[in-house]
This record gives sequence, structure tokens and C-alpha cells, in this order.
Amino acid sequence: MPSVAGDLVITEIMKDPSPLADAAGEWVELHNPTATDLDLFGLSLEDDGVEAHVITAHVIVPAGGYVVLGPNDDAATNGGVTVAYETTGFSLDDVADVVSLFNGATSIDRVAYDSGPAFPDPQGATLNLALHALDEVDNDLGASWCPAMFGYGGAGQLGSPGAQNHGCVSFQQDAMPVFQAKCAPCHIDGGGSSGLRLDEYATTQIAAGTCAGLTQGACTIVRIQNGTMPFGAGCSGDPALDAGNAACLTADQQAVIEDWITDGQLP
Ligand code: HEC
Ligand SMILES: [Ca+2]
Ligand SMILES: [Ca+2]
Ligand SMILES: [Ca+2]
Ligand SMILES: [Ca+2]
Repeated sequence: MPSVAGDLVITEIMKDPSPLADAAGEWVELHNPTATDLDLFGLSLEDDGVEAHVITAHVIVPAGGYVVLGPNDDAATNGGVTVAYETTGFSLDDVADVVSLFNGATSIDRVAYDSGPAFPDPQGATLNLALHALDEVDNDLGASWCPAMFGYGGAGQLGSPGAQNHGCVSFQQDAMPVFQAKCAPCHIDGGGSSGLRLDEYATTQIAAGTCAGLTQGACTIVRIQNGTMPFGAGCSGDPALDAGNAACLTADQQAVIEDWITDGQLP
């Protein structure tokens, strides 16, 4: 049984299925990041004091696996989801609500979402927790979530019920601006040192010459953190030590690149 915070992580929330009714198509996905199968029997799924549902069946979340709970376990009417257990009396407000999981008095995980500005506000798509944020602390932050992009179940809903999520950090929107700021001119605006163009996605997916087994994209953080890129700029790779050198990446900029890689190097 999950016994401490983080034994289970709330990874996906279908708060507003559309055009399906809430009572038909809502669901919550839980992930078990531990190395042990966990039984949900006796856990309580709650919001902040309005609704609570105590789980009365032996629902097993496999080690490293996922499970979906919702008010409707009929895949013919819930959008085609395999719901492992019906959570009667627990609904997900579209505007703002809390999903909280307790073992007795111990909180296992909790997510308090809004409908913006912090959290995304999709309809017919889930709140999808980014891969770089897959734990009970990071999922508190709205910025760790993005709308799901891929369909399931054949009813036009977007999400990945019961399966690993997709990432939320993309090359185009997130990583490329950092590269443009720090990797010019050698890899930007036609600069192709080492065959790597960091303002175009394509060459980031070629095998790196200097990082065995990695793409050039994944190699960027290795070369940044070992102090060899940006080339010749005198960076150590440790943002604290490099604070006085404007050529070097800040901790936040390094985090963006790391998150892009962990999230699957999305275009
Ligand atoms: C002043 C020019 C210059 C700048 C600025 C620069 N690089 Fe490079 N980069 C090079 C050169 C030259 C090479 C090839 C030699 C080497 O690997 O050390 C290279 C190679 C690389 C490689 C190795 C690719 C492979 O296939 O192994 C990566 C990754 C890389 N750079 C990332 C970056 C990143 C990320 C930045 C910005 C944070 C950056 N570089 C900034 C000149 C530069
Ligand atoms: Ca709802
Ligand atoms: Ca509720
Ligand atoms: Ca949490
Ligand atoms: Ca999922």
C-alpha cells in the first residue's frame, strides 16, 4: 500500500471531457514510480473537504505503471478508457478543483488545479503532466502541465489513459530561444559547427560525434555542463560559478534544455 508522499503521483486529469458529459468521461490517472506493486484498497480520493471516495476494491498499480480511476468504467460510454475502478461521489470541477489522495491522515499526492492562469484549461483533452515533472512535488505547479496532444479511445478525446504521458517542453518554443541566445554564431543563422544547427530541429536528431549513444540534441547539455560549450567562452558549466559571465547559461536556461531532453526532444 502506498504509505508516504510520492508513492503515487497524479499524472493526468480529464476534468472536462467534451462533448462527453462530465459524469461519463471524467477520469484521473495515477502513476506508481516505486519498484513495488501498490494496492489502492482503503485509500481516499478527496478534494478539499467537499467530496471524498474511499476505495473499496483491491486495485493494483504495477511498479512503474499507471491506473485510471473515474466515475464511469463503461468504455462504450466513457470515451474508450479502461477505468480500473469507479469513483462514485468524486467529480472534477472544470474551473478549479483539488485531487488529493490520502492513506489515512497521510497525504500521498495532491494537485490543486485552476483553469488558468497557472494550469492549462483544455476541453476534450486532459491535463498532461510533463515527463520532466513526474513527481508529487513538481505536479503542484501549473507550468508542469500541458494539454494532451494525442487521441485515445476513438471518441475524439485527447490523453494517454493508463500509459506514459508525452512531454511538454518543445524545441521550437522552449529550447531554441536559449540556443539562439547562447550558441551564436557557431550553431545559429547558418552556423553549423560540427554539423549542428541549433535554430533548426533536424540536425539536433543526428547522432553526436562527441557524446557516445546520444543525439546532438542530447549532447548539448553534456557539453554545456562539462564547460566545453559555448566554445571558448570560459564557462565552467556550473551556473553558480559562471554567474559573472554573460556568455554562460543560467541555471534556468540549463533547466529548459534538460527538460526538453527529458521530455523526449519534441520538435
Ligand atoms: C564559438 C563557436 C561556438 C559556440 C558559441 C558554440 N559552439 Fe558548439 N561547437 C563548436 C565547435 C567548433 C564544435 C566542434 C568541436 C567540438 O566538438 O568541440 C562544436 C560542437 C558542439 C557539439 C558537439 C556535436 C557532436 O556531434 O558531438 C555540441 C553538442 C555543441 N557544440 C553544442 C553547443 C551549444 C549547446 C552551444 C551553446 C550553448 C554551443 N555549442 C556554442 C563551436 C561553438
Ligand atoms: Ca468536470
Ligand atoms: Ca471535486
Ligand atoms: Ca502534488
Ligand atoms: Ca497518461
